[in-house]
Amino acid sequence: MKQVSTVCARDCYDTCSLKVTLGESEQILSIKGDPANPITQGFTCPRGAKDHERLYENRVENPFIRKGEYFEKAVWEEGLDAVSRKLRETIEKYGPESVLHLDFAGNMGLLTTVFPKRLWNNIGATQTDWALCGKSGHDALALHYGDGYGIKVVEISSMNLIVFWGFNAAVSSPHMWALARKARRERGARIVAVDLRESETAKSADLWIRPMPGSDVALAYGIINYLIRNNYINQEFVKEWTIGFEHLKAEADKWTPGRTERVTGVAWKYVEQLGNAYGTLKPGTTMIGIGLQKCDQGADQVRAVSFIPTLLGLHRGFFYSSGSSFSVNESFISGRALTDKTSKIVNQVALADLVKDGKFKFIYISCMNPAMTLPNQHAFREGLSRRDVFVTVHETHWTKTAQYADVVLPAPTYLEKEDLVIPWGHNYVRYSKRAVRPVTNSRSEIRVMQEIAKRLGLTEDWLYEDAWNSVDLALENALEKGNSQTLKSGEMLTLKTKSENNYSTPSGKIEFYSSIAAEAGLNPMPIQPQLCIEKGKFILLNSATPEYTSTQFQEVYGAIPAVVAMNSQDAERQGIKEGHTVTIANELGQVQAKATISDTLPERVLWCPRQFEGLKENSLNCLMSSTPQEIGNGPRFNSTIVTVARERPKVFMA
Ligand SMILES: Nc1nc2c(c(=O)[nH]1)N[C@H]1C(S)=C(S)[C@@H](COP(=O)(O)OP(=O)(O)OC[C@H]3O[C@@H](n4cnc5c(=O)[nH]c(N)nc54)[C@H](O)[C@@H]3O)O[C@H]1N2
Ligand SMILES: Nc1nc2c(c(=O)[nH]1)N[C@H]1C(S)=C(S)[C@@H](COP(=O)(O)OP(=O)(O)OC[C@H]3O[C@@H](n4cnc5c(=O)[nH]c(N)nc54)[C@H](O)[C@@H]3O)O[C@H]1N2
Ligand code: SF4
Ligand SMILES: [Mo]
Repeated sequence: MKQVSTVCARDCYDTCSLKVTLGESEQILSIKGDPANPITQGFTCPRGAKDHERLYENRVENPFIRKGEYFEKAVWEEGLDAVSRKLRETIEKYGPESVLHLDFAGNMGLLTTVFPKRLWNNIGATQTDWALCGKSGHDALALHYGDGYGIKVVEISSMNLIVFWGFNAAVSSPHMWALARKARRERGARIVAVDLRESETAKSADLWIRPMPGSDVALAYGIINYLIRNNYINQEFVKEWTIGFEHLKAEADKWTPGRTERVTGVAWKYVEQLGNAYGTLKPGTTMIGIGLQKCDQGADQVRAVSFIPTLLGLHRGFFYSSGSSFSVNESFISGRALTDKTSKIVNQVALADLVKDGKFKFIYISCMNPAMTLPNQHAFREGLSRRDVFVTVHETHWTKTAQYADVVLPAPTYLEKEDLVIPWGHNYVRYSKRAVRPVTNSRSEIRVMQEIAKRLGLTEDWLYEDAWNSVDLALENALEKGNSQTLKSGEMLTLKTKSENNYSTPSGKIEFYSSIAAEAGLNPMPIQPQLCIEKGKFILLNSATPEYTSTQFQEVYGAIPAVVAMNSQDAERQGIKEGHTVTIANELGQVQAKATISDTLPERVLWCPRQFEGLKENSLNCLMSSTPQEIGNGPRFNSTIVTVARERPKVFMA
């Protein structure tokens, strides 16, 4: 038996170090978490543990070229020739801006996702701002702190209070969740969940606070009001490290117990409980979920919540994402630093209408399944289906997006290639060794990009450079010690992190009243909007589930269940019973799903797993708005207003 050490490349808080055990004929026997990584702690999630099953299911085995309604198997030369010919034609006829490179974090490896951008940067193709996930939250924190990084997640285990706010860590970050439980077990830490529904995290928390959807800014101000009135504010810290406290106090003063209760629906006694926990259980941390910022006022919610630990005298006493704390210079790897050509950047959330309107004539998709995961699916799929748009998909598996392609090219999974994954949760890095020989006729992202570059007649050396040279350059100031050679020898290294009291705001301090926001014409401080869900309408929440990473793992666990959960009172009023097929609808589309009755949700709030395909081939995301948020251009998935009604069985008249 042989063991290979690699790293899970999925878009996940935890970026696990993995130990892959191989049998006699090099087949994978098991994938286990590596105990050497203090975050991974020797275990994986239900996905990581089954990745080897996914290796053999539903794979794109060969290049395929569309012939009318069908795909025809092709050899690599044909596939690459077809793609390159069309790419060259498109650039000549419509210019490089009409070429869209559409990618995301299906695999976060530098060699898979970053180095291949060299081609697109070289030709000046349009690219996206990657705003589909957490960008609004990042930009929100940057307004007040310069960057959005917070605590190091290993520190969770030494906390006495851990507040998960809009963060279902028990599902979305099983390893941070394990650290929190360890702190509770070993030092009696209290775990609090602030969530709109009784999530898995809320179920196991010591205190669960449930604001009404859209009211987290008010809740945060209410808590701040309580902290101020009860002298929990660290005045010295506020004086030395912050500006704008008087503005914040003036706003918080307005959030009296009565007003806070009215807007949030949270009884003041719970505000007091959380306020006292914040004031007395130290050290503490506030774990801000990406889920908190996927709504109309998402960025403002993140801003307001982040103020709480700051007022207690903590430098960056929250966690949102660690990415901005590292100094990995990816622009060397992506080639951005090597070219004068500019690429047009379009908003990823608002892409559907651009594609529908034929703004792009050639779309190259990699590491993303946008025909399931982008909002406003009707428009997006209509765009992909246009006859004047040529779509190439480089994929490991047959996805919904691949079905819209003109050419599909097979890619190796992370188990079939070497790479280096930079985490965005913690700062432990490890070389990803290839665990098995490719099981399909795949070619890596780098090889494919170089073959296309060759066919286009591009001659710049940096397109064909050994990718590890660029990784070395990018890591020059990034690691606490060692380099890519040390990593390749199998050692686990740590990334340097910026100091906790480094605030790159105009004043060099924490700005409660953000001067950057004021200058940009945005609200200098977070604002609680008026809330109103019209009678007869519902708000639809959707979040991650344990078996799937976005749309991946349907090969292992079956289709993402098309289910919608609703409160028993709502169900009764609507005449809906467990298992009924219901139609969820709004002005953008409609989706059919099975109802499940659950009092984990308050009235007027529905929940479903994110990104499913409905029972009648309409994806959940056809209901989602593609209007980006004002701050950071992020999505609004959790502000989706819908109606829900039972699908009446058809009655046939004789
Ligand atoms: N309704 C709704 N929609 C959402 C969200 C939501 O909350 N609600 N959340 C949004 C968020 S946060 C995110 S991050 C996005 C995720 O959106 P996507 O990134 O589109 O999600 P995935 O389904 O993980 O798609 C990644 C694809 O990459 C492929 N892949 C994996 N490894 C490799 C590789 O090594 N090479 C290549 N070429 N391909 C590979 C996988 O097979 C998969 O098809 O979805 C967004 N969409
Ligand atoms: N198992 C699994 N893990 C994953 C992923 C996956 O697909 N599957 N995806 C990864 C990715 S790409 C991402 S972005 C992260 C997302 O991970 P999280 O940030 O945990 O996001 P969600 O899964 O959307 O869960 C958010 C929780 O917040 C609640 N919530 C939603 N809106 C609000 C609000 O306005 N206020 C409050 N207080 N609560 C709210 C929801 O009810 C839900 O329980 O997870 C990562 N981890
Ligand atoms: S998906 Fe996340 S939790 Fe699961 S193995 Fe990968 S990194 Fe670890
Ligand atoms: Mo995400």
